[in-house]
Amino acid sequence: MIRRTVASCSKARNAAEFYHHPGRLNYPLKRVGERGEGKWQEIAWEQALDEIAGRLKEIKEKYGAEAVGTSSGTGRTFDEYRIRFFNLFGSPNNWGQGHICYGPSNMTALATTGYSGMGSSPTPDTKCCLMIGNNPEQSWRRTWFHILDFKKRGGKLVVVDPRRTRPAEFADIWLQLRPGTDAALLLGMINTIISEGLYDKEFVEKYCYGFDKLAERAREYPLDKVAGITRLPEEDIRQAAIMYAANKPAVILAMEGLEHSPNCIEAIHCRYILPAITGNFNIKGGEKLRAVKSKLRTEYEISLHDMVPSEQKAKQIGSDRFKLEAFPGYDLCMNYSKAKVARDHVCFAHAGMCYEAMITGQPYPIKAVITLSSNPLVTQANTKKVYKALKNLDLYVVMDYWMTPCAEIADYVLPGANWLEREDLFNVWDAFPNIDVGEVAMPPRVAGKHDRRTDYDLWRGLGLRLGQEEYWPWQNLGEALNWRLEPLGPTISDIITKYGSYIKPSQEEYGGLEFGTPTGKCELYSTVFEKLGYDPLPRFYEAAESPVSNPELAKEYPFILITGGRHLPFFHSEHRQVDSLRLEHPDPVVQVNPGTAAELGIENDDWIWIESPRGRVRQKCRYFDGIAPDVVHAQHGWWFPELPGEEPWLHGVWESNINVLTCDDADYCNPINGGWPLRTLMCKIYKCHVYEESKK
Ligand SMILES: Nc1nc2c(c(=O)[nH]1)N[C@H]1C(S)=C(S)[C@@H](COP(=O)(O)OP(=O)(O)OC[C@H]3O[C@@H](n4cnc5c(=O)[nH]c(N)nc54)[C@H](O)[C@@H]3O)O[C@H]1N2
Ligand SMILES: Nc1nc2c(c(=O)[nH]1)N[C@H]1C(S)=C(S)[C@@H](COP(=O)(O)OP(=O)(O)OC[C@H]3O[C@@H](n4cnc5c(=O)[nH]c(N)nc54)[C@H](O)[C@@H]3O)O[C@H]1N2
Ligand SMILES: [Mo]
Repeated sequence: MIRRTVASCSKARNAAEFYHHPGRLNYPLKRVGERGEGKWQEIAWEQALDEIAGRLKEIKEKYGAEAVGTSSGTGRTFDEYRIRFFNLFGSPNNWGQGHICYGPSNMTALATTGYSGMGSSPTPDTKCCLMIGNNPEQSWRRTWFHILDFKKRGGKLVVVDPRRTRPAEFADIWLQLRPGTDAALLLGMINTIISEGLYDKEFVEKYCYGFDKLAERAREYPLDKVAGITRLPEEDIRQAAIMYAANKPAVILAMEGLEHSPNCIEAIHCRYILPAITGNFNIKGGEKLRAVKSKLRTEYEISLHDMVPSEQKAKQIGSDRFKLEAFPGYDLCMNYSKAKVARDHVCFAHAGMCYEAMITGQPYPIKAVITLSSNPLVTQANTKKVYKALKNLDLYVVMDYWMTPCAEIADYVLPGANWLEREDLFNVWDAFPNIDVGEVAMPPRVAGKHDRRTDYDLWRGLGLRLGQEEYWPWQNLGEALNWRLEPLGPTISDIITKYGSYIKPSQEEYGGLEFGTPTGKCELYSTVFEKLGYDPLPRFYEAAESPVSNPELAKEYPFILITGGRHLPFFHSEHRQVDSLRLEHPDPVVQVNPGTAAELGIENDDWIWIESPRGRVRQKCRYFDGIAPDVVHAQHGWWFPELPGEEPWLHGVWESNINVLTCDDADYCNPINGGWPLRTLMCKIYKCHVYEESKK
């Protein structure tokens, strides 16, 4: 399976091209001209670390530790060391993508079951797989192979997606719903399962809390009403509910279609209610709750969340309004959690509100930011706001492999060592209990003449200069990872030499059904949400920006915009400078229904403008009849490394980057966790006429 994945991954095949690329950053850079002018001086790491630490100290003394923040991304670096540094420094302001990537699922699972990060690929015993808003054919190749094998065995597949993805083509039932209405759909399915007596009464009685209240809430979602909201035929919804409930064991795979919706936590709550009321938890072939983890020391132990004084925790931006994924929810859930291994990217400041604080100074100023392993000018919602915010800082530091648009407006740019150049310990087990790998260790494969360093070196280097000496006993990343491995036995080099880089988790115990929640049960009615001041039961509501909630706006912006469906070979904003990968996919592509496009005089492959109330960018129109006439799907992550870096170019960050159109203002966000909508906004589209004329 692993071999099949690697063979199909062009990024692995082209790793050398990445490594040797002339655009890679090799030495620390210090800005010498105006910010964004593109004038740099190479300096030594020691100078960079001394100067940055000195500035951070000044800012902390003047404005408080909370005036220093960090923007994080998704799962590539060793974020536990970032968090350790910030917790010891005393700032709760680490923000990033956790609010919309894994965080909502992790925290909803943690709150309602006491376990986190459940993922459930079908196994040979699985009879039904319900996929909601995910597309592993592009996003998780290994899972996709599991699904193909599952289909070959005759498994029943239900796919919920507004686009006809490859999984949808294989599905027994494809539900092409209106974007952003999953919570209504799932409540309708729950209602069907309960009212038609298809639920597992014994499991519900023994292990679930709040069934009657859930049943009452679900009754508010009869199928005729749900059909109206979702634009799905009533009978299809009913059949999907029956298929899921009647084919046990069943698993659910759900991701960004839910997490990028403003109604996300409620929809995800439903997603965990479904396996609970059908008794699909911890049965062979069903959904696994992780009961015993590997002995590896966890990210949680490294993060030192308990070192942040409570008055500093209370200052975490956005945590008084959006509590679930910030310290209030995190600390509450961890108190009850059985697993206590929640991945750390679930305790965050609110990104949109942090960028506002940089601009307005409210609720207090943020003056310095370290962007590491993230590229917020491309990946965060509302690029114009992010730009204005970052330009307003006293100190901006970026650590990356490349001169990204963010790096171009920084004061210091630090060169990162990538996976070929550093030790690695990949603990998939922590996140996905029933994926078939354990700990994978890797040595640094190459050493060059440049001075690229690991992210760990940055955090430790700053820590040593800022009074954290006793907490950084490990000289380098390798030593730090070996400390994590200690209880397991082998070191990284042992794993590589004795086990061929791969070691199965030492313990794999399943079967317990003790839920780590305040009631000790799986909470259909969430007492955690209730304690935090939110509705304890799931409900559907319209997005702040949708044709239903805002018909006036719909007159000017008649299309529903969904963004960021994954596309190979890219990973978010990465890899566009690697020629062989870029040649596979040279231009940004927006999918439009052919009927709609024809009506607007747009031909296949025309460049078109996509415009929302916040701005416009252009992408290449691709006819796609697997999308509704009023839904448009634009790719995310686009910038053009080949364009000049200095302002106003910033490598074309304003050209095709769909986050120029998106919005993370608090009133648009999910009320429980603050997740921002990336898939339910409104737009108009029209042809780029100038381009069209010059073509003639
Ligand atoms: N509109 C829209 N926006 C989206 C999405 C969407 O679907 N639609 N998806 C969202 C989601 S789910 C996510 S997770 C985010 C991702 O958001 P980000 O994580 O910000 O995404 P990347 O563009 O991959 O940025 C990572 C940067 O870090 C660098 N990098 C990679 N590895 C390392 C490392 O180990 N160390 C260091 N120092 N640098 C490294 C890369 O070169 C790159 O510049 O995007 C979100 N943004
Ligand atoms: N190649 C590649 N792989 C990646 C990444 C990458 O950038 N590139 N990013 C990684 C990351 S960080 C993440 S988070 C995962 C995401 O992984 P997935 O969630 O599997 O992938 P996406 O394609 O982002 O979203 C899945 C589907 O959601 C659908 N969708 C849009 N709106 C809605 C809606 O309202 N409801 C429903 N039900 N579906 C909707 C889209 O049409 C899309 O097909 O991928 C990971 N894998
Ligand atoms: Mo993500």
